[in-house]
Amino acid sequence: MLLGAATSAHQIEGGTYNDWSLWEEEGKAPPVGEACNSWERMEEDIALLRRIGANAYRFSLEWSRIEVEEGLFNLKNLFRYRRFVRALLDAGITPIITLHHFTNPVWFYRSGGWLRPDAPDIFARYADLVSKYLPEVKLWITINEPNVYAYRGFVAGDWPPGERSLWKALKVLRHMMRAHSAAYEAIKGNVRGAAVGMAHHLRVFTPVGLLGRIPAALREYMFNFVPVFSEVSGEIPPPVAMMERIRAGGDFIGINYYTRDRVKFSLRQPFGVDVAPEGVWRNSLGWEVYPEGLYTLLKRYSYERPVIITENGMATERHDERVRFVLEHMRQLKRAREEGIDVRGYLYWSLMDNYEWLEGYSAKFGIFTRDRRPKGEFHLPDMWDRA
Ligand code: IFM
Repeated sequence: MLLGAATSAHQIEGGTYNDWSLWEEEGKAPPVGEACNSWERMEEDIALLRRIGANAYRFSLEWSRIEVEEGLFNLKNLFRYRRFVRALLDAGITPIITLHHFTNPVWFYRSGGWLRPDAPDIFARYADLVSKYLPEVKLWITINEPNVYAYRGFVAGDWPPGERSLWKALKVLRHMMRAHSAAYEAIKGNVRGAAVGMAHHLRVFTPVGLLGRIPAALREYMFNFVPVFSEVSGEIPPPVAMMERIRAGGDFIGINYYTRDRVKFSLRQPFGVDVAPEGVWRNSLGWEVYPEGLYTLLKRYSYERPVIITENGMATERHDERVRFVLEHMRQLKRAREEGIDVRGYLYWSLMDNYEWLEGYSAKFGIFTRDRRPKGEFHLPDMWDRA
């Protein structure tokens, strides 16, 4: 079983410049600064992984470092990632690469981004180039959390490009599913024995009251079902598309699991409103911790395929709480495995405290904490060793 941790480029590397940087410049997100300085110190991250006995590491490539202008690729930066991949393999750690983890090159963003009709082809060209140079990587995640990306950027509007249009969100989701399909083909053509999937952010939606079943079912369908079903069946269902055929590509299902929403009916909001009862276990961002939900989702969305828990983690200052979080989720994972679900991996989010999109450095998801002085060191809390 793959056991390890996950990160993403903008959240840890430092020195990235992409559409999220523009958002930061506009004051709509906290500045990322040097993050964990991983671009300079990637090899030190391997030492952290070794310290926790990890045999797998999921990280993302920063598209804007590789395709610096449309169609213009910076191989030096790609080779920097290649050296890192080789160092991971030498350390006995399986690399799992994510090609798109929310951020986009500025040229792509300014020319229309994921609304561009040719966005899937553009993304596939990037996937094709990268996978040609990284044939030793056997596990690939094309796109991280397409549902979250489409929702935050095009419905809630608190992520770039700050749109509030359901119609545009559906278009973006459609393009992302097509992009996954095209990238899937490219990677499979370049890398012998590659397994390619997406990382889906899945949630449990628990209805509050009888009428709450309506918005809970709507959220379940739009947020969870549509992206996973599109990937495994190769058909994009309405309202994203009219069962448009794409290449069915999901050698494994990647699940990012954090929380559940309790959903109440509202005449004003078709997707209902969230209810937050007192006295439930929550992380420091207020998200309910609900380990049983992992079991529920594994049963519902594995589609008889191998599953990798591509993210699961807790923002907390208390490491004893983090350990309890992991153990309780592991218990649910074991339960699902005993009932025949083919779970192949568990990757904790995140290896170290890092930049959280709207919360900056206040959300502490890390196994390791960072001394935040410039070029600071990472610390493993004593109690982790004891756990
Ligand atoms: O930090 C994020 C990550 O980028 C995507 N999944 C959820 C994490 C916690 O919010």
